[in-house]
Amino acid sequence: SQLVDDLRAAIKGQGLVLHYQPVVELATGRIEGVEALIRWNHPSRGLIMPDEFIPLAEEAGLISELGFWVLNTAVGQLRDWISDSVVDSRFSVRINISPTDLQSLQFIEDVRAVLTETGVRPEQVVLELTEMAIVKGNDLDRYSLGGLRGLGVGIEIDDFGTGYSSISYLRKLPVDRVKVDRSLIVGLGTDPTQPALVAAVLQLVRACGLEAVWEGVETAVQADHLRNLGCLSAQGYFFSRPLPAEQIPALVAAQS
Ligand code: G
Ligand code: G
Ligand code: MN
Ligand code: NA
Repeated sequence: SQLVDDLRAAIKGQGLVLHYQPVVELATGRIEGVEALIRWNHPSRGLIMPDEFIPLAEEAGLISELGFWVLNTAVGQLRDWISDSVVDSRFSVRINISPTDLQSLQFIEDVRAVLTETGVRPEQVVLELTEMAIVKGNDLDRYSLGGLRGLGVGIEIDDFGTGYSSISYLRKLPVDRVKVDRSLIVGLGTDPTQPALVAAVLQLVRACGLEAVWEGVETAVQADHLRNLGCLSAQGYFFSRPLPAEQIPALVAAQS
């Protein structure tokens, strides 16, 4: 289709852009990192969101190329922010990884290469994988996960709580953190049973030796609840929408 041709051209040339959404340390308000979120600036249709074109990229066999572009753009951006002293060595960039990337041994080599080329510390790069991708995955996926972690990059399970990862599974996976899906916090401040549920999820995650990041925080009430429950990190429109890279330095400077 025309759209697939346009997407192929965009990946090779111009038109794709990453926006960055802050992840905030709840206790201090410090921006501890950002999540890279792709958008497509289509020449005639305007800005297209990933839900519309990621599935298209998968179908058209373009997802690896797209993933390669995202990886190199996001880590390159981090390198620029580091060398411009915009961010310090604790700041991380989170990158969404498709299930296809997880199944590709080439992807591990691409991650290794971009770390070498940029000199970015691996700890400052966090790969987000959906729990669906991991749980449905085969032994090769788990091998790849181990290979990626062996490079020293962080691994985070995205959309946690929407899939079907078993608790025993969670303990065995070579991951560092889970990003709890926003559906788990929507009721904070309105549904009186919600704080107990959030506390239980937090306890479960920590019992597995992991830490949680809470996404979809849209109100001060939700942020206060999470902070009071002892949650460490959160992300959402309440703190900031995803922003073009140029807007991140001022935001980081204002928070520190
Ligand atoms: O930015 P937005 O909330 O519209 O993102 C919608 C979905 O697209 C999310 O599930 C997100 O994980 C996914 N997504 C955003 N950016 C990327 C990307 O760079 N690569 C992949 N594979 N998925 C992405
Ligand atoms: O699946 P993933 O967690 O990668 O998707 C992140 C998506 O969530 C992005 O498309 C981003 O635009 C969106 N998002 C970020 N913060 C909020 C929020 O506070 N509320 C809602 N509804 N969506 C959010
Ligand atoms: Mn994500
Ligand atoms: Na998520």
